[in-house]
Amino acid sequence: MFAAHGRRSRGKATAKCTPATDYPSQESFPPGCEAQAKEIEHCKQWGVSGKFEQCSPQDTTSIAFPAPGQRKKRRGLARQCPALGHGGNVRDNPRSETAGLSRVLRRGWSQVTTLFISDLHLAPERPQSTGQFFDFLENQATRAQALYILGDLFEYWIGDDAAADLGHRGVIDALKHLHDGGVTTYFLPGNRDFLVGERFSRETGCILLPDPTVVDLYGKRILLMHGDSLCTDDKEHQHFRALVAQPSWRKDFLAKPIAERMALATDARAQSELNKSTLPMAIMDVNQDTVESVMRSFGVRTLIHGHTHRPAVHQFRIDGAPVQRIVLGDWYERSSVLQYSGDKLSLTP
Ligand SMILES: [Mn+2]
Repeated sequence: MFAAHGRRSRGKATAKCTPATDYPSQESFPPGCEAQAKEIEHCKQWGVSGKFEQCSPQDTTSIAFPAPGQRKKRRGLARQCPALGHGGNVRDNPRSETAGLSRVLRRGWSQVTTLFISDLHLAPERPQSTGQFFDFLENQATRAQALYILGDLFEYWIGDDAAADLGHRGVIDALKHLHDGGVTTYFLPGNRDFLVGERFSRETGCILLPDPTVVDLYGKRILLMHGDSLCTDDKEHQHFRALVAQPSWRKDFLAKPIAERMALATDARAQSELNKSTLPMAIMDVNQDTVESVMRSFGVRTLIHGHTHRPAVHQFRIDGAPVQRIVLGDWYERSSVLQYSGDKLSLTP
């Protein structure tokens, strides 16, 4: 299955948070904005400031923080926020929440990177990809400041209550282990796993992000998407995407017994494979006009997405300004990871 749920931007209210007293309360965030609420809790706890643009459930998310090194230091590094990966009380207890960050700090800020992955399509019938993912979580990811998963982590997802039935308990535990080690992990759903929900978030520690989301990383505004919403030439997919975005569709689907959901997902996957084999390749890729229009509307010069399984860094211009669209690769043959550290960007393979 599935086409990802679409979210359309509406008006935004901006709330500027300072360390003193004016954090928005958890209650002021409407359902669907749990990510912002969690960020604010982290900042309250660690006494750092941030800028939050509140959103409605249909809005995009925007999370802004100064880059490491740009923040005005208070008592060196010891007062910054570990959970957001921008500094923190450095403790040497390997079991502490800040252990991951502590390791990063000891290596110096030059080693600080944010990782992006997508399209792992994990499924019990593809154990090699799952093995690569576990290896990635135990090694490369533990040295990162934060990890962003931009959708299609799973081949399909039919509700958080069915994780064990789909054989994904190990993946949940491994993500939780990374979180407990101090690496902040974000999950933006794809068209295969758009039904990932709050229980998954609780069990893994992943912060759920809507598609699209704008993040401020190392002083740059970056637009994150899964990517399927950019494939506007595939009308059938866009129709399905709009359908499953409806809360009533989700509610009805999740109310069905797991076996029935499983059967529906199997049918949808078979249909998707059929479409892939019959539709022209160009239709399955992004539409350049849509890309430019989306980047223009968010005022960003960098877009990172997956979905098309065509890893590349596309450089072009919008209204005369140089911009880049970074496409993550899939994990069918080998792991594909984007490392980003502000001025340095590397996409492997
Ligand atoms: Mn996809």
